[in-house]
Amino acid sequence: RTVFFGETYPVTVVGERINPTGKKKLSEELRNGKYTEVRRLAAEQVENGAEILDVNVGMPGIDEKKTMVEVVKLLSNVVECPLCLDSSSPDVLEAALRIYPGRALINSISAEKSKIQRMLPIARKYGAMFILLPLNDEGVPEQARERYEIIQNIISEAKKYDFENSDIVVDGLVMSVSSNQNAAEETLKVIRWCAGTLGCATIAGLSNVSFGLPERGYINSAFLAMGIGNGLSMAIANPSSEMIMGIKAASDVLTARDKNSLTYIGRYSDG
Ligand code: THG
Repeated sequence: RTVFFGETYPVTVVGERINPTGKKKLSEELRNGKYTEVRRLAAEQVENGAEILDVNVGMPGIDEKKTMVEVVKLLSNVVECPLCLDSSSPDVLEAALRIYPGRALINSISAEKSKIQRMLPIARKYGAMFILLPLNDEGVPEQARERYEIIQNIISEAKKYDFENSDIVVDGLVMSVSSNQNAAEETLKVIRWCAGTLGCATIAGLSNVSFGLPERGYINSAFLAMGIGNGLSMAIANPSSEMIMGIKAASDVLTARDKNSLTYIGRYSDG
């Protein structure tokens, strides 16, 4: 299935729940090579409006490569939506790409030497798109201006491998506002600049922004609305959250991405 995304389309939700972090049942199953919970999470997220599924099976004491390959094989037979292959290991990503039958979204390629040099040729070989993470071997710069430089560096490297801006989704890489209150604003600047000046699609994981605060759903949802107002194309989120999905639907209306508000009306009118 083709997914259209960008500033003129409703925001694409990348379902984040196939990720063992903090999930006892999923972790236990993955350790035992059982996939009932993976199937359930995939079906539930699609049902709730995810258009792409993030797949992350990384955790201590697991054969990540073998598990990733098995989960990707399974999911490509049971869901129609594209997969976002999420691993910090180039070996795991390569193994998953080798068996994935569709056009994958790689999560992710940064400017870290070990990542970019290994991953760009692999991404090109399999015709994948990739999420660009604006960090390098020195870490994640706080200021938007420093991130622009990293983004431009990765894009110019990627062009050597025939990638175009339309093959790249830039991650705004938001950090928690409880450790640096300017974190959200700097990420919004990055999103605005990518959407406006570069003409690149953008993505953000919503949950980092609220780390350390109570009632995180309000912060995550407000950040989503602000991101959408600044041109965000995709959000990595939990589509089972009514607050997230309702704010997304409303923000799509208010930015004229949801034409004639038809999706919003379909979602909420009684008629
Ligand atoms: N950018 C990119 N990729 C990413 C992130 C990002 N991948 C990982 C992460 N951030 C997004 N995925 C998650 C997955 C789970 C949770 C948060 C972000 C999470 N899990 C709950 C917990 O840990 O307690 C479990 C809740 C549940 O059952 O869903 O919060 O920023 N490119």
